[in-house]
Amino acid sequence: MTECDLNDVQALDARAREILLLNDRGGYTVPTDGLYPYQWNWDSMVAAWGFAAFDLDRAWQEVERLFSGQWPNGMVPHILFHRPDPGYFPGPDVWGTAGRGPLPSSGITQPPVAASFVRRLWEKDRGRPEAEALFEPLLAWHRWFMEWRCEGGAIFVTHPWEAGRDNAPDWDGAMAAIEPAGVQPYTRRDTAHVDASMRPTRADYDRYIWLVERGRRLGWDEAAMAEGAPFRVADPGMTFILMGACRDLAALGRGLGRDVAEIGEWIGTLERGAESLWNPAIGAYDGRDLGTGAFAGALTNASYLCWLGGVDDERMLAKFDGMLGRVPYPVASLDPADPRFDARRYWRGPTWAIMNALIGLGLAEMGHAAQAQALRRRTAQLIAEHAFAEYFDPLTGAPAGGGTFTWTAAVWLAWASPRARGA
Ligand code: 2M8
Repeated sequence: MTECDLNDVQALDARAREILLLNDRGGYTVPTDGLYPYQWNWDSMVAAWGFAAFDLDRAWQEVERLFSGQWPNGMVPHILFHRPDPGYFPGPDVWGTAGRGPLPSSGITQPPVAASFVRRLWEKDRGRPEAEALFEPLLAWHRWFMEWRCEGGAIFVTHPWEAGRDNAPDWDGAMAAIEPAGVQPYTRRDTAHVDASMRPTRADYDRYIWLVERGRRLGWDEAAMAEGAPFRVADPGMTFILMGACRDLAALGRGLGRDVAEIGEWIGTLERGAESLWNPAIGAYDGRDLGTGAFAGALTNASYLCWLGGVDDERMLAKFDGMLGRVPYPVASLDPADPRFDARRYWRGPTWAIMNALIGLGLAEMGHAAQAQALRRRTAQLIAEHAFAEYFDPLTGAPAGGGTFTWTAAVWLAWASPRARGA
């Protein structure tokens, strides 16, 4: 697609808006009908960014709905179960979080992109009371991360679902060490919606559910769960996303006349933590099992989030340029040269528009305009050719997973579309 195909662009813009409205459940958005029938944390914040392209009131409302589920300890859950829906497993009964937060929810969190998108909303719409009201809840959530998910300055996850990159190779070592004995019999729902070859395996799911059952048994009490925790993997994705979100929250705080000294300290800590995730064996930022100290040895799309975190790394830029020349539909969630690469299986190969947008925003912020623009154009081409799928085969562009997907539509409207102004 060239920038001249204005009719195509207008049609795609209209379709993307239609998808956001289709997935709107009245103040919050589901990722896609059927497969994911609830409000997911980071999907929803990307949705807010997309809504901001045509309806700022609706955008703010999306953020407010997410924070209406914040727990008293500051944690913002990865799923809010506003209304029961039997189409998704595991639902609220399996999580068993009653009494922990104001709404039925999961017991873990997800990548904290909220502050970055709230900053963008506020920059379009200064003076809104919502930004004032959201500052403290955002601060509390970041503080929770620094207290419960930070070791040596790097952010770790206690469940693969927390990272958002569910079956990425980063977790393989720690997952293999779990013996999922005693998991209650369950029926997966995801494979009723999407071909099993595009989803995590049965072995993955047994361990996902085993970890959920452990959290439920311990009442989702962070101190209790930290003791003898069976799964703790430091994640470059979470570390860079929180670092970028802290910078955005500090900018917002300064704009609102708030004290941001605490946030400045967190950024320093996270910068030191990011250095500990540099794996010289692959020349990239990498996931690290905190139980064994072992790196995953995986160059993933999360490795390229360094710029989003504000880390201007020339070594990663050289890698990125080489990758753009080799992968037809970048950015693959796992380097295609890795023997674990699987072009269709979820976070073990496919390209995700949301990750491209985060990488592109970081590149632009660090002054790498040519790379940012190249990634933006190629993401636009991918979506124009293959529509608003959940993810895409990085070698052929073929759509995979769920269709009419919220974050792909939102990324189009806010960033990839040649008419986007939100970047
Ligand atoms: C996927 O994760 C959920 C669990 O949270 C699932 O597979 O059931 C991931 O791609 C995650 O990043 C995303 O937020 C979620 C909804 O799109 O789906």
